[in-house]
Amino acid sequence: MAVLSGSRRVRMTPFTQGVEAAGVKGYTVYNHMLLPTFFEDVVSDYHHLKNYVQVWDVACERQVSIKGPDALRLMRQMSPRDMSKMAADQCYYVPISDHNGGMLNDPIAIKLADDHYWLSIADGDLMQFALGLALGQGLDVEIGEPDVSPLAVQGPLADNLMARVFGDVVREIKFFRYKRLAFQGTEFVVARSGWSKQGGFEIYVDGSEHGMPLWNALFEAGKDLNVRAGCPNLIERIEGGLLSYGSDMTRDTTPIEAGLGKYCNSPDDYIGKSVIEAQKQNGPSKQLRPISISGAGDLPSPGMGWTVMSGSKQVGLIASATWSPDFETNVAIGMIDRDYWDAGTTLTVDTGAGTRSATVLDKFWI
Ligand code: THG
Repeated sequence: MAVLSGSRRVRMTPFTQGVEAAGVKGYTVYNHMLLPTFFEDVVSDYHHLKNYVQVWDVACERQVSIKGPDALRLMRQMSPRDMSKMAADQCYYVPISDHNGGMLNDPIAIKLADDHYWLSIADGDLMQFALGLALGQGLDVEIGEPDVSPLAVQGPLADNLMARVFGDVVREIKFFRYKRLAFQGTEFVVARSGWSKQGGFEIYVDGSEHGMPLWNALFEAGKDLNVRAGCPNLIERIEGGLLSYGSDMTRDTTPIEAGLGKYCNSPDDYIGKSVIEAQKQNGPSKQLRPISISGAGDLPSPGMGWTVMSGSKQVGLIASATWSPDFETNVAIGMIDRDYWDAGTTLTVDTGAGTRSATVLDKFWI
């Protein structure tokens, strides 16, 4: 592919200088910002992620800040998850839908104070939805995108590396909880979270000027841990069933269809509730499933999607698929019609490299 031209619309991040120096080989654009896609190659990056520790520039996971007396009220309107039990140091994964249940985003909500939340968003302009709701109802909230950029530290050695920079206190942070930890005279929210199943942290770097000093401190401290620059890894995230908004689910998908029903438990009258509750009761007509596809590592990527067939009938669509070196199969995430989604069902997939057999599984690989 040709080069990607930068501009104010395709934003660099506070870590881009480090990412470039580390030899990044591919980018995508996410929330109008650069997101690295691979460094060495996706397979080498994958093996390294599973054995050591990586530092990821995920600044593109932008924060929508909602602050003010009506912040919780607005959060309760947008979140299908019960916000009343959220602790002061907690993060929640919250699928956000429109009035028809169609997903607009699947951010992580971070509670900073009773009257202040961040939504750490997937690719989509969720700030405009929040702002529209606030303006339309005259809510007393400030909404904006602060200069906050997540840096993820992921992999089995993440605790060791983070302890060297932030102290042993990082080991006490529980999954989807955070602590405010000091770094060179400032303080960052440090959560145990991240878009991999290898364990690790996300540092919400508050102030771009702290980006490269933190990046450099992590690499300096992690030399003997074989720390490398990395990024969300296509293979590992499919093995782990981590969903990608815009690919695996879109505004045509409800959280129930995305398999996110366990996050839809709010007693409040949130937007999309009637559709989501009805689907929870009756079962959706289609749902995301892990799919194993036959063959070796010779398939192209699904691009706009591969159709899933039962005989001559289309019964699903696969948006994410790749060869898994560890599981020695093609791993995929597919939206499958209810009559065909039982584990063990054998289907076929029209890939760009011919028709393959596919099997619906009951759980993801990791
Ligand atoms: N971290 C931060 N912001 C983000 C992401 C992130 N914004 C964009 C995108 N990722 C949002 N989507 C997800 C999807 C899955 C998870 C987090 C964000 C995730 N899920 C866990 C799982 O499925 O195993 C568990 C969630 C839970 O049980 O609460 O981590 O990664 N800052």
